Amino acid sequence: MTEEIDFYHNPRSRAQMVHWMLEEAGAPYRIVPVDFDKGEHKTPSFLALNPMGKLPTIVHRGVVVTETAAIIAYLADTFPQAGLAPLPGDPLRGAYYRWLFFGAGCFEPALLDRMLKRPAPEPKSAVGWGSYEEVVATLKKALAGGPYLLGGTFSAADVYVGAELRWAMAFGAPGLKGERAFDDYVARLVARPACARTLAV
Ligand SMILES: N[C@@H](CCC(=O)N[C@@H](CS)C(=O)NCC(=O)O)C(=O)O
Repeated sequence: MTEEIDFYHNPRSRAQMVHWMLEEAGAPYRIVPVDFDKGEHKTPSFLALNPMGKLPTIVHRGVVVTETAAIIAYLADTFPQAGLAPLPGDPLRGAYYRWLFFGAGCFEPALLDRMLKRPAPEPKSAVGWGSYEEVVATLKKALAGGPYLLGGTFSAADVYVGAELRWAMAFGAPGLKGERAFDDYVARLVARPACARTLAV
């Protein structure tokens, strides 16, 4: 069985986040381009891999993984030599899970609420992600100890949250650009050779 990962990719998608992670992990991969305009993500063969018809999707040793955060966590665990996830038993594992899941479960939907001008969840509501302002304030606090979400240790959680932040800042999401905590954090991440290589694509 081939070690090389099939990485279903389109540059105008969250696949960019996984691309950065593949480079950080030093994983062997080949890009399988998926043309949205031609509907290649809705063909029967692609839907057999990911019934959501969405990118990113990877196949590694015959195993299909979808969902950006899940792929990033899978790669961190599959390539432990890259040191991108604290090992089980390490107290930092808690913070690692916390921020990775916060990125996917709170930051992303709150950001999309704001960017798509959807109403924010009511205060004290059961909607799981809270308001955009609460999410941004929480991230700012998390980065106060910096330089990374886990303090001195760069991890796959920074890949997920950092890539979202970079995207949000590029598209003018409020409360981010001009805030030193976010400006410095994103500049630090973008300067990483693995990130720079994927942004060049
Ligand atoms: N929850 C998914 C979202 C994936 C997603 O929505 N991908 C978009 C591109 S960024 C897509 O493939 N859209 C095509 C479509 O839904 O038709 C994840 O985190 O990976």
